Amino acid sequence: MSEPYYITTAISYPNGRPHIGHAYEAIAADVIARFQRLQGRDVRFQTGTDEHGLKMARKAEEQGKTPRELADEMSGYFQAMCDGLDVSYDRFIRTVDADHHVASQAIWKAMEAKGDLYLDRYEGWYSVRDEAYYDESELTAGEGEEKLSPQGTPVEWTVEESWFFRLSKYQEPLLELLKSPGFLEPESRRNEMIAFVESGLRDLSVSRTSFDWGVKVPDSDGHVMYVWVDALTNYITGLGYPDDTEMWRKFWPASLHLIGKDIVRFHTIYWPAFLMSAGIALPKQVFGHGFLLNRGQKESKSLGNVTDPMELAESFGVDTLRYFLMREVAFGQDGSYSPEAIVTRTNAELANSFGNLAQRTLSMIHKNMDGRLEAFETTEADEALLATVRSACHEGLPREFEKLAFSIGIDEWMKAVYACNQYVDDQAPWGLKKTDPERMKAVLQTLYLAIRDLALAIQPVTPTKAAAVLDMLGIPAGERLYADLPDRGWFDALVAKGHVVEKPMPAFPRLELPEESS
Ligand code: ME8
Repeated sequence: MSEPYYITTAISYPNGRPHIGHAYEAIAADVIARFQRLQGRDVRFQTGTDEHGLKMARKAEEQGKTPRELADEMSGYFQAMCDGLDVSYDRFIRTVDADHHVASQAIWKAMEAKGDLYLDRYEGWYSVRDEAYYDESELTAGEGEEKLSPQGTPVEWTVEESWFFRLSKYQEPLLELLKSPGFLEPESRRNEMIAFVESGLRDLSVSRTSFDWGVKVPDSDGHVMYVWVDALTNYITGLGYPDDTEMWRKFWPASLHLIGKDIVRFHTIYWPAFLMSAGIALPKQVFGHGFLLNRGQKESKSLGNVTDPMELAESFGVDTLRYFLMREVAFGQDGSYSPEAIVTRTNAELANSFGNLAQRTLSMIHKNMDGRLEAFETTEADEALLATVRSACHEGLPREFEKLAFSIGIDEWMKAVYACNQYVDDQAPWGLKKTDPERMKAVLQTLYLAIRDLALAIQPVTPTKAAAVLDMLGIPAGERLYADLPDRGWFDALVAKGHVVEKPMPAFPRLELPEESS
């Protein structure tokens, strides 16, 4: 039985169209999901949209729409973005889905049954942009009278009757959880959360009466749940909670909640506390990735630098964009992108190095060997190259990807690609055609073996292009798991069946900068 693996992204606010940060998170989660599938795990992957709350209600009002109309329209863009970027989710959840209301009310009732909910009056600061309550001590001064949240968003004074969750009761278990190795990664985010808990937790306001766009609080007229209560619950709705389904038993607790660094507090303090209260097991890991910046700057409407991720994918190609994002940014830290950086990085590594290696090798086999593979003897140099490639693909890259260190894992892979190109230069197969045709065949077929390993290993990052190379090589679809890497029987099988290498199509053509960005 393969080990189940459940991964989720944050669910995005569909109060506008998706931006590059949304694309970044979806792609990273997809790389992890695909990587785990290639490791032979049984993966469930959930993403979606977070559609309730004041932020959505206000945006809809501004546009003269109902919140539901706005949510329906915008959620579609998020799902289309995931589809367009080859994000292989199993469920795209919307918090307006009927089963999500059932699950949210069920967790509410479980917390209430535990005695953790009580009615009181809330008086304090609220940021609609963050959908978060803040303590006076966390605020900074903005312009004039304005006060700002730690995220730099305006806060407003709020007074209303509200249900409260006894967060303070969970101070000790939360501290223990935050200190337990591996729960919150990267480690740099841990201290801030520990300090926040140590400073003393106040009970949390968990319902609103001033608007009705949300999940209704059971048996409490006029109250809708605080949007984060229902939003976080999406992770268990998607497995069938509160029913004791097979999916629930298989995939909960989640292996990984992948989120951005700005919402770590919700995922490592509020969510575990709700789960403890409801008697539900805690997720195994929360990873707070960094922010993606446009030439070092946050994207915003006022700076006019907001990029549609689908336009980037159209200009540069889906797999190229995916590769760039996972390669360029040290996962966990903030990173920057620009069209120049995408072109420079991917031309150097994908077009000129890996793509060219595959193209040259397959062309030479097609031209000089009539595309026919045959059994061959390897030399020490050939075996040394194959060992380098094998170790990068079978050990280096998977070891780093398991730690979510994607750029380091890809670096290991890239070094093996460079080793192949060095081998081509050293062996100069083109010159061997006349002098030693047998050796030429051995060199080209050694490269054939190497390219198969390289294409197989990089599948999570560039799924379509890697599949195209594996197809050209003739690798059967059912033999592309990481566990297949050490095997070489596939080559003998291709020889036996008389596989013919066709004239190859370039997998990664060189990119040019689009006019407007050069
Ligand atoms: O926070 N770079 O939704 P959201 C990288 N609905 N990641 C970024 C980013 C950037 N520039 N900007 C945002 C919400 N993100 C809530 C989540 S989960 C139960 C509810 C990330 O649309 C952000 O950190 O504001 C979050 O993980 C995700 O995009 C959705 O952000």
